[in-house]
Amino acid sequence: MKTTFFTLAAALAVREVAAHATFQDLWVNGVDQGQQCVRLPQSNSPLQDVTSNNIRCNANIGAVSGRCAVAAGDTVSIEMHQQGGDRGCGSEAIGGAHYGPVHAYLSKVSDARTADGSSGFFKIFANTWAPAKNGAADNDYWGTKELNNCCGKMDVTIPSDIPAGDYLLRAEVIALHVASGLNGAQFYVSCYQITVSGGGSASPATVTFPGAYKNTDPGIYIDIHNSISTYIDPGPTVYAGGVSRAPLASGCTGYAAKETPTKSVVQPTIYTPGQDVHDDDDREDIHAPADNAENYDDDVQGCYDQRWWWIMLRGQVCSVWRDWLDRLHDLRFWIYLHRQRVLLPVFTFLVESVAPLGDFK
Ligand SMILES: [Cu+2]
Repeated sequence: MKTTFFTLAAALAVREVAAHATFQDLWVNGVDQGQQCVRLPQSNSPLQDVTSNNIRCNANIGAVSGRCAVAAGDTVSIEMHQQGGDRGCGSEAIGGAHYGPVHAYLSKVSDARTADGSSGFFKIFANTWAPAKNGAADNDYWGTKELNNCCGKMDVTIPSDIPAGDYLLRAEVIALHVASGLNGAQFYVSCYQITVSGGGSASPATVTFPGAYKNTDPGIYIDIHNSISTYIDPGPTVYAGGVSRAPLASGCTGYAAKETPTKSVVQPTIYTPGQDVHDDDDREDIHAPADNAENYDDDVQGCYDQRWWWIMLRGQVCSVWRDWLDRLHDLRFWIYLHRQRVLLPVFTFLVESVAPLGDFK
């Protein structure tokens, strides 16, 4: 029983522990553009509905007046981090075993500052999957693992033959850690506003968002906790002038390997609800006798930000007993448990369950 529980809890912890993230900076040929041309989402939470217009450029995006100047044929680097305003390399760009492909799309628009994303997109970049031949696909190579190896940065080539003018550059990660459930795949999307100079007269075939993806696409509705023999990248094939490649087994390449930020961030924090999520001890919530709904939301989110040992415990709470959070917030619940003499045995049980997780160090 204990083994079953442990296995379940560990599996859930590993699978559900989320560390949401946001594409939030851009580089052009290794020159830092910071956040001046990104439509920054106000939350690092994922999209999960491929039929919503939000799949274009994310939900609750902040308007930005900047357009980054790019020449056709240039290399831009998209940059992702878990926390808004963070450009550090100390934590993974997208943690919590959020494995999946990294994509970039372009859409030709008349004015990138006002375009609503309803125009056609063509895929210019895909860094998807490669087998490591080591069991579950979690152990394989994924685009997001390369992002993590490269402090959140990845080079994307702007095709040299596309017409000059404004474009939306749509950067995307599809995290597949819970994609074995329908609508479980998590889409992390930001649109950058760019103005392309030079170029040619190519007119790549386009798709629209929503429409490009179905929730049943084999690359979206997929169990990566089992081994896979192939990965079928969702959406259109990459335009001939773009780049489709497998993730590196280790390290980084191109500009992404050497870029050091020179620009500070525009926004220190893009979380919306609550404050306490950012302190490392989230426990003030549990001890606070009068907690509120905002902190509840925050704690659900907080499940996604903590250190691994806390994540393990918290991940169980998030995944298995999510609605119990209300009770955990109520001091009377803890007093009740204490009076029933179950607190100590439960604590002992949890410690014993977590002890074998020494592997995770
Ligand atoms: Cu997440």
